[in-house]
Amino acid sequence: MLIGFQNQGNLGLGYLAATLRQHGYPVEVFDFEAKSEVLLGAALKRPPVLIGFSLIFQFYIYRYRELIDFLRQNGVGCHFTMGGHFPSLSFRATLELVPNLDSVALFEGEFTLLELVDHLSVGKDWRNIPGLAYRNREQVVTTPLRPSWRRPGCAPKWRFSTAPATASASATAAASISPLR
Ligand code: B12
Repeated sequence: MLIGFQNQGNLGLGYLAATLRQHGYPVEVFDFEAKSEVLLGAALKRPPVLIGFSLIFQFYIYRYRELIDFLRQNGVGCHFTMGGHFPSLSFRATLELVPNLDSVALFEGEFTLLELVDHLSVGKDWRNIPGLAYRNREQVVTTPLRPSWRRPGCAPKWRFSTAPATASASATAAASISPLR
């Protein structure tokens, strides 16, 4: 399950969802602006292995914290991770401000998220996956960064589609990214 700002279509969420789908995982993408109860209902109805929160505007972090706390307090126990510019550059502050996060995905998140889901789905320890920051007792630890895949010749082929990739209650006609098969 992915949650992020959907107004005008969110390229980052599209890439993340497409990467998971390309590897066979069902993904639901929700609008951060949807009612918290709707997001909670979705998470309880079909419990995900992970909820990924996309924070692209840093001043939304307190609203994300509210939502994350609300989900935890209401019984959503899966792994919570967050990505985006601010969490990547200020992962310590992010983990401090949002104590219910399990991890932060640093920079380009496609393959970090995929590996996280791979590990969580089979109950494998995720703490050595590259591209992560997380709390270890009182300390924040980071794993080695991944090389960017956005290099000439490295990018997977994507198809840009206008069909919504989302089950969002309030998403507008969001564009989504789908992998070419
Ligand atoms: C498109 C865009 C918009 C669109 C957003 C549409 C949308 N739904 O996405 C619109 C026009 C709405 C917009 C508005 C604003 N924007 Co703007 N926007 C951008 C822009 C140019 C591109 C974003 C993008 O698509 N990036 C490409 C994708 C592929 O990258 P990404 O989103 O970062 O995602 C990747 C990683 O971050 C990571 N990741 C992200 N989320 C997650 C989640 C998980 C779980 C994981 C694992 C990984 C992960 O993996 C993704 C894939 O690799 C960025 C600049 C930039 N170059 O990114 C500014 C940027 C995000 N915007 C910014 C700002 C300031 C604004 C406005 C406040 C401007 C204003 N004064 O009105 C408004 C805010 C609107 C609001 N309602 O609050 C700033 C944010 C700075 C900050 N510190 O918060 C940026 C960084 C530009 C800048 N340098 O100033 N914006």
